[in-house]
Amino acid sequence: MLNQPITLTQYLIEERRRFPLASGSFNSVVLAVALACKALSRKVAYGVLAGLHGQAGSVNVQGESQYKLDVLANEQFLQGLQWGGNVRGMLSEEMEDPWLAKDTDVAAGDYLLAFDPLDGSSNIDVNLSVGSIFSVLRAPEGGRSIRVEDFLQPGARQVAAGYALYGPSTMFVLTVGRGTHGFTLNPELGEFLLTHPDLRVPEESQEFAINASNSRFWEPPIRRYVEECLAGRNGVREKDFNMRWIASMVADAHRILTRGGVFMYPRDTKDPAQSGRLRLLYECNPIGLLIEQAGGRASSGEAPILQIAPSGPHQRIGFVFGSKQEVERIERYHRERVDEVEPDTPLFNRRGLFRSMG
Ligand code: AFP
Repeated sequence: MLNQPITLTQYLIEERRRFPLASGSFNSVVLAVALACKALSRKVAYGVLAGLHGQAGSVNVQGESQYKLDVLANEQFLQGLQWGGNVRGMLSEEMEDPWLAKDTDVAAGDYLLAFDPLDGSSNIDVNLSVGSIFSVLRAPEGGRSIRVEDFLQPGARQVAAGYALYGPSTMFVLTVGRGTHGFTLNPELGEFLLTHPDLRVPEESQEFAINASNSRFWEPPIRRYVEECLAGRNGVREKDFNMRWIASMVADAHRILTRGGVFMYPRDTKDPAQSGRLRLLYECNPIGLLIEQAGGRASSGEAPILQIAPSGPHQRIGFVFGSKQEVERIERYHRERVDEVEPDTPLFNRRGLFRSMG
């Protein structure tokens, strides 16, 4: 008997057996996403030879310059998912308005998909890890046409979430609400194989990830946390910390799922019009679900990320996730900060600009 790891398809079929009435539509969505990721993995592996390095010359809804691979990845997701007829709407970082199935579409699907087709775009041209992130939501019942508001569901309502990491090897990490599982692409078979079942984030850690070039914009709770880490064994934490920053949240999340740590892209004062950098619906919520399903914690700093009611399709928010005890400590520092501010400091008090939008 061969002792081979099971494939992603086998894993999904086994999960489906728990729901005798399931139609297979959900599995089709996940497999279509996985297929898009496999195609992207090939493109990424060819590097500059694929002619896909460099900027596309366009700007996305966030006002960010798009790379050629951002545009291609978005197309790959749209085409792959439209064909199957299992999703009724798709929201992407790269499109201002979601793609909505037409009323005339025969199979309109039971699901909505939100995705960041290529996370960490600035890494492409320097041959470092990039990824794709996705979140599966239920479409409203009754088969009616989808509106943008239908995507505005708290992360706790996600049916599934995952990412692909295009690193030295390509991995597909998935939760369908029963743990977080890692699959490695076998390039010869063209299949994702279950190599990392039931990933667990260690509760404590000595590693943190943050873009320190923003430190002058940080709010006091984050400054306090990082300063205490930097003080090492001579400070209140009484241990030395290590720091990492990959500039692709998928890659940072993968490291944390594998060996623990904490990631912070907090709300800061850099751009008072923004309440964070990362997007709630297709970056924070899916990574948040994966982390929490692996025993970690995900937060805006003040509130659990998965409980936040979204206010718009491209809403940004502060995001902190990773080892449970570290994230809880950061949340405590935020609470203590709120408790200690003077009522006449309008920017920081309970109703102020820098108080949680959650
Ligand atoms: P893109 O989604 O535009 O590629 O941005 C990636 C990202 O949102 C996230 O993955 C990184 O953690 C973060 O940006 C890196 O940002 P810095 O420019 O601050 O390093």
